[in-house]
Amino acid sequence: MGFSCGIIGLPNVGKSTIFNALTTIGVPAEAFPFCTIEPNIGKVAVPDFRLTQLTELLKPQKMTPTTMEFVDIAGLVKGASRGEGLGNQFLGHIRSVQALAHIVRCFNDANVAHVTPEIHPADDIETINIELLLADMDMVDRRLEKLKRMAKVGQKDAANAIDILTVVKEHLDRGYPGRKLSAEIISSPVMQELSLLTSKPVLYVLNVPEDDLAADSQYAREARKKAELDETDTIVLSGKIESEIVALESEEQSEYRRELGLEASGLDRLIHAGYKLLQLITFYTTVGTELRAWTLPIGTPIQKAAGKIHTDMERGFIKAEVIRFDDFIKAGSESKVRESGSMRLEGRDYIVQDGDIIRIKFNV
Ligand SMILES: Nc1nc2c(ncn2[C@@H]2O[C@H](COP(=O)(O)OP(=O)(O)OP(=O)(O)O)[C@@H](O)[C@H]2O)c(=O)[nH]1
Ligand SMILES: [Mg+2]
Repeated sequence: MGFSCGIIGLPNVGKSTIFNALTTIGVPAEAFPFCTIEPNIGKVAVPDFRLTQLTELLKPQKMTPTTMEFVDIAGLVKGASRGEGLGNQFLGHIRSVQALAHIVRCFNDANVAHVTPEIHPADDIETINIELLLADMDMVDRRLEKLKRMAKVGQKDAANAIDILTVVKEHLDRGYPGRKLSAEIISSPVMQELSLLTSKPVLYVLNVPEDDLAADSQYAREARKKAELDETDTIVLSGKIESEIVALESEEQSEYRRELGLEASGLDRLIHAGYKLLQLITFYTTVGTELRAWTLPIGTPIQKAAGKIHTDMERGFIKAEVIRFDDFIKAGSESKVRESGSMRLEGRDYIVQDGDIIRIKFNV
């Protein structure tokens, strides 16, 4: 399974601008709606302070960060679920990602048309949310019909799926997103297979102008209020500034940020938020001269994690030596960790924790 975060929102809100700043790929981001048609996919290195610290300590010849994917998707408009704008196939692109960064336009610019005469972030957010909801309702209806046909010809396992989807249908009909359903329903096979758009974890990204980085404008306040109502996390950044910053040399980048009073890169915050939405953690390996970071879904047992490094390691797994990141930094070297007794031996069922430094022992 890939770990990808889709960038969604109305047309002309800055999706491709933010995608370009994140990935430095350079896709068209112009002031006309529906500039993006085919989804753009970009891999992004996950900024990682632990990897930086480990690199300083270990001085490896090679250091490999972990990555995640961002997908820049075409703008959605009211009626998309019925085929308006670029319509249904774009909802399909959203279906294939695991989490959503919903870009909300909080800037005014007469040269960049908005889909409605005025910008109303709360309504704009709702327009997208309703389209996603309508698409899900349609999908659940169609699946229910199919299941009912199957039940009629005696397929017994259809009954359970019908019960689950009936609950889901009522929930969506009341206007609630799939992500608010119980964990039990969300993890049921029929729901996993459907992969509802409103079940995906989401984050609102407020794209603010350069003179409102504190997100204090009426637009930004309205968007934040809506986020509170929706119980959705937000991130504030300026797509325009971020794209200007990435075009600079790295020393100039931090200087410019300081001038603007920006502590951390908006892009780094977005990547971390995406990583968190996807419920991922990072573990590390030091093999030979390479220090490497790996991505793992929360709750993965170590034998399975070993399979990410090499299938032989999963198959022939014997045990693993595990060091906590803090213990490693405190001790200052692997040999000192060993001396201090804070290196642990773990069996196949150990659940890997964020920041673990791991060495797998295995039979070939
Ligand atoms: N003033 C201002 N303009 C911006 C900002 N972000 C993006 N734009 C401009 O808005 C226009 C549209 O930006 P895009 O990034 O192409 O928007 P999009 O959401 O990808 O649009 P579609 O692909 O058409 O859905 C471009 O002219 C950008 O330069 C911003 O923060 N401030
Ligand atoms: Mg675009």
